Amino acid sequence: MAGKITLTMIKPDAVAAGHTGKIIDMIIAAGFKVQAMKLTKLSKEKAEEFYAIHKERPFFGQLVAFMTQGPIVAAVLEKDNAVADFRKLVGATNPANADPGTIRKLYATDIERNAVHGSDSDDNAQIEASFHFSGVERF
Ligand code: FUP
Repeated sequence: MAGKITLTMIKPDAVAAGHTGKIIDMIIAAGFKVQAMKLTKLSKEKAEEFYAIHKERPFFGQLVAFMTQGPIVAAVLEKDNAVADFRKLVGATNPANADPGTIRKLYATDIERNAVHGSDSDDNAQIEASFHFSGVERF
């Protein structure tokens, strides 16, 4: 399984703007298989847990407020080299620096409201997949 999955969240900005379908299309066209997917909403506690690694950063409070402002779409995606390939598809954290054709270049607003999350390592992909989905929700 290692190297085969990544966890994405289509963030509240992109869901609210109606970009969910177009983003999922891009993900599937890029060769990812959807193992699990749901529309959900993070509580303040769950968002703080998900982003715990950033809790000392100055943007933490704002990031949690943004991530809890509306529904998100969480998904487990499968592909060889999933983490790196997905981060390539997503583009740079700040959409101003994202390559043309990436999800963030097309759909992100700024460094905080940046449309999608993608795991940053194979270990975190496993942790984040388990954070959002139980075993019976994955296929
Ligand atoms: P990424 O892996 O590209 O999602 O980026 P990071 O792990 O560096 O950051 C996680 C999230 O923190 C970003 F998606 C958005 C948020 N963030 C800010 O809001 N402000 C910043 O200056 C940096 C990151």
